[in-house]
Amino acid sequence: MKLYGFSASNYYNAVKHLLLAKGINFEEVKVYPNQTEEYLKIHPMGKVPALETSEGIITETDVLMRYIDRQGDESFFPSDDFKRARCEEIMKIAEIYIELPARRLSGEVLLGLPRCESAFKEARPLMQKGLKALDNLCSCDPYLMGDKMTAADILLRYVLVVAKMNASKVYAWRLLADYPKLKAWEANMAKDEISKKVDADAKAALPELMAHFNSKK
Ligand SMILES: N[C@@H](CCC(=O)N[C@@H](CS)C(=O)NCC(=O)O)C(=O)O
Repeated sequence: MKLYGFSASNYYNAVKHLLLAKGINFEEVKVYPNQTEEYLKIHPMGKVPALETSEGIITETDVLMRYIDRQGDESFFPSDDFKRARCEEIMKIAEIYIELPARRLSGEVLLGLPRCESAFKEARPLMQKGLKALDNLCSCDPYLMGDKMTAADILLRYVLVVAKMNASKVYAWRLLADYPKLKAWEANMAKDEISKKVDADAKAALPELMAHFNSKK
């Protein structure tokens, strides 16, 4: 398989983490989001990540995570129907109520664009509700759903990268300060060997990403 994207992208890294956890061989193909006709043939929205399989290319992080999980033996989604639904519920809350509002602040944080007042006003309350929901739903003992790491742990870990950075820069808000359980969970996830590798690759990719953003200003 080929994974298209760049190592400082949190969506890309959630997929990469799962590929590594599943022990699937894959090649990383570096590309930044763009709207060229050539790239739109790979990712119809011009975003990252995209995954090339033997049958064709698919996109959308949650779709990729489900597809990858069905390859190979060990699954990162619970086999019990109700628990699987809970895992998917956690993933959806993380994406819609934390990732997406946080991302509305990225123009200001990453590109130095003027503050978007509606995003500034609306993002924080939504993220607060999302965090509270996760705090209520997750045991964090030691993983979100108990003793086994699931796709929800992997996705939330990378969702928090953007959310923490943007909350800190825009609101001087330490995102997990009021959530000691999630904070301890996050610290535990950071110790995972795959997390360490993905984080090291992300760190190494940052200077080039910043240069890419600066070239767009
Ligand atoms: N819904 C997409 C979102 C992916 C996404 O927004 N990726 C970012 C990089 S982390 C991107 O490509 N941004 C460029 C853009 O939105 O045009 C997914 O789940 O994969």
